[in-house]
Amino acid sequence: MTLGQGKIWYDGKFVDWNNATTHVLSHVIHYGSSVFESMRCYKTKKGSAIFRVADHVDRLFDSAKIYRMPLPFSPDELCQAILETVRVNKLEECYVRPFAFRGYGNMGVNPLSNPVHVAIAAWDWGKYLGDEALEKGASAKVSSWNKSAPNTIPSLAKAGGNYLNAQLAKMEAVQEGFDEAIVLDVFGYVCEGSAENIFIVRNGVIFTPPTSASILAGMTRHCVFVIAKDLSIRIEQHLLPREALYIADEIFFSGTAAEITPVTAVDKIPIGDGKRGPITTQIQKHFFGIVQGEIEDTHAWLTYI
Ligand code: PPE
Repeated sequence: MTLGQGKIWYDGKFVDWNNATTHVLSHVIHYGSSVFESMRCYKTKKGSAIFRVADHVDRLFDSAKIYRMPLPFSPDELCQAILETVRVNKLEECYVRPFAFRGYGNMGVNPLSNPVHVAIAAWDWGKYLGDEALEKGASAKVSSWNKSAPNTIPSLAKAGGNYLNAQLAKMEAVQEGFDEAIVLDVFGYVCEGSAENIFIVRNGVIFTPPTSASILAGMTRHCVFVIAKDLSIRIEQHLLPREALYIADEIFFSGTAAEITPVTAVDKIPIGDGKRGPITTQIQKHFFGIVQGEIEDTHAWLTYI
């Protein structure tokens, strides 16, 4: 990952990387008051293209709305600023992080009078779960931490504070030698990875938890539904008990950072034959085919920069 180079868009202007700073008493630092997005820009034969930029920006506005955080830019202005950030930094392929946060003003939990800042950074970010995971699969552990219960910390908002729970799950998993955590909800049903949605395959059908199961409504998750439909693979949303993981034929994660990553063992139990399965391979191939411009982008997911 290359951090530390180029320009960051900060409240409407480009500033040098090292000048994109904020006061230590900014509300966000003390109370986690930020919302963010992430998206990838892929290099295709027709040039670099950002994946689902407008949909990601819409989700940023949804997250901000949940937290009563008025964003001082329109969705279209932010989409243009995202494209411009990639252009200005002359990045052919990168990860883009637009975010908004409550800045310096008052101390105390009430954020309503603190200013809202918006920034966009872009950098090169390779394979999230390691170079080999896309082919060989990742190992996962069911976390001892649960996701926040409904009506506590809203999962459908992609807010900075959500990632305290994610950090606990991720640290536990990596310190015990696993690549990733799988987190259950307070009732014991499967939610998602620390930063990925999860799918299981059994008898040729793909299953994933519904958006009411304390998960983020992932953009890549939505792509999996569309791709499965295009490939005539049945896909259903169900509450999944923990043991559904162990007896799955295949499991995979989806996410902007993780893309489509097979999970080949959970709690050291091999999933299926312990290798990337055929349905995961099909979904993965189709996904990478579209983002790399090799399969026709019939759903208009790519915006060329
Ligand atoms: N669930 C969570 C909790 C999550 O953070 C992500 C994305 C997803 C599901 C998948 O959503 P989508 O990217 O829209 O398909 N996590 C982002 C942040 C990762 C990070 O380490 O930072 C990402 O994948 O970019």
